[in-house]
Amino acid sequence: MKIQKIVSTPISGQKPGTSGLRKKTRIFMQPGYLENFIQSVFNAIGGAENKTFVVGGDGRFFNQQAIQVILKMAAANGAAKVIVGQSGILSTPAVSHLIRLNETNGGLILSASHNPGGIDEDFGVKFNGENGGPASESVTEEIYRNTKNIREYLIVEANDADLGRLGVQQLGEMIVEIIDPVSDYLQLMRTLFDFDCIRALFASGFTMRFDAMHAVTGPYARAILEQELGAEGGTVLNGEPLADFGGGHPDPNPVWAKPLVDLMMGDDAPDFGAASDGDGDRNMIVGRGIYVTPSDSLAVLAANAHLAPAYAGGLSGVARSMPTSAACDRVAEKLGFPCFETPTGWKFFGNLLDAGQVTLCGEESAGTGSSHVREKDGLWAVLLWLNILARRQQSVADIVDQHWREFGRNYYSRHDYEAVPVEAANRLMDNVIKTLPDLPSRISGELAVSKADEFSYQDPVDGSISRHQGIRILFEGGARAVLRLSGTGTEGATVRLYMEQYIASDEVRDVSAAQVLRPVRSAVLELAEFQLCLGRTEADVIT
Ligand code: G16
Repeated sequence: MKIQKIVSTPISGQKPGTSGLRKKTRIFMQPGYLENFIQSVFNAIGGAENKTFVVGGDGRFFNQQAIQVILKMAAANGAAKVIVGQSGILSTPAVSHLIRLNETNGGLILSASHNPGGIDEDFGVKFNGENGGPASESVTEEIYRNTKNIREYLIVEANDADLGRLGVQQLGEMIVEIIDPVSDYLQLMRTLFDFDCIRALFASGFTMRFDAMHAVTGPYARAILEQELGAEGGTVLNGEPLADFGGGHPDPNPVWAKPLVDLMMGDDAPDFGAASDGDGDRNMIVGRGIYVTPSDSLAVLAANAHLAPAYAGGLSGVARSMPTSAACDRVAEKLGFPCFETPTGWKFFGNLLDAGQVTLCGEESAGTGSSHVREKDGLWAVLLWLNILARRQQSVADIVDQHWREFGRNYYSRHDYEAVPVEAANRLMDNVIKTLPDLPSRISGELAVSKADEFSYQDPVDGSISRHQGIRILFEGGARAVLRLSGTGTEGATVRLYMEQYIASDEVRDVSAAQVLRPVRSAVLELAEFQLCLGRTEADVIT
């Protein structure tokens, strides 16, 4: 088999963000673009020689073509074996599990997560390391450096692998093993949860709708919920992975999964609703008449995880990203385990999980997970909720309500300002950073600032420091606002404004988060001069 050494021109801007390299699909389709990045990944990890990798994606447009390129490059770089999901399908948590199960040297996931798919939409590549988690900052920095200096990439001249045929194939010296995307993942879930108890719940007439959003979780959800656990046929909605996700935005939140939320708020609502995103790592939880914010979901799971067999011995600790509400901190305090606050990005949980310091992690951006893999895991979160519902025999609304009455409530909302010119977004952030020392004396509307800083994190395990991880403004009376720029967008910049207000358990009222957070919003819009910097105060997406 002929190995071609192709002279490569460095392609600027291949800087992995919060979650790998994410760009418009047409950018990835430019000659040499994907190849440049993949070679830079191999070079960053000391080459691919004799190594084994897992490769799969969420089924979006360009998924299979990209996999063929990666296979030919892995073969040319001397890899021993690549494990690939049938038809190129693997969810992000399934890849994480397969890396760990097969003790491979890492894996490549082709996905732009919750961003839309199609030739005019988004594509992405993530590299996960040997622990199954997203590459550490030092690895992504090395990949970025390589993309700027790369001189050549290696690829074999060969026929495409048959991604549809299960079993082993040969690509030159390299083995390509095509596996069923679901079975190992299903096996792992069987070891974590009380499937008999969940089966009995469904058998008793409990109803559920799971919106797979035409993304990767369709086959997983059908196999697990309908076939294994006995949920009625039709429980899984939009279960066929499509290259353009049916024209939708596979982001499980009340804006993009509105049909499911509407169903859950209506008279014919089933008992439980859930959704997952493009690559299956995010989740949304909805009960009859109640949407559960990701921050509240993390807190409820932390308080009840012991009801599932895998967590029956209790949690060693929990971790949440900084912008996530402090609801889980209150659970940790009461139940007596540590709670860590990390920067945004699942990679920051990796060391804590590896060191056994935390069992559960979560983020406001709809990610929840545990030490079973090193990624957030959409279906896992849904199964843990089901296990808790089956054991407690209460509705989602009752469980959440009881939770607030026990721990108090952190009213929470995120406002996204999308496709903002990059200079305007930077101006807004820079201006606030400059005024940070003066903010604590400022009063805006009804609220007085008590503390303001830029979040820096020192990893408790390896001591590494990550600076500039978002602006925190604390107000007297238990409110907090956070400002940060998204690391996952593909167009301009996205400014995220996260707000929360803690209300103690005996004062929890039945009012909307928007109402409770109105003073916080006015204060932060004024302090950060949104109108002046962005020319607007209204957000594009509010969740
Ligand atoms: C990615 C990371 C998450 C992180 C999110 C933040 O999510 O995996 O850990 O919370 O980005 O996004 P942003 O920087 O836009 O706020 P995903 O699901 O896109 O991989």
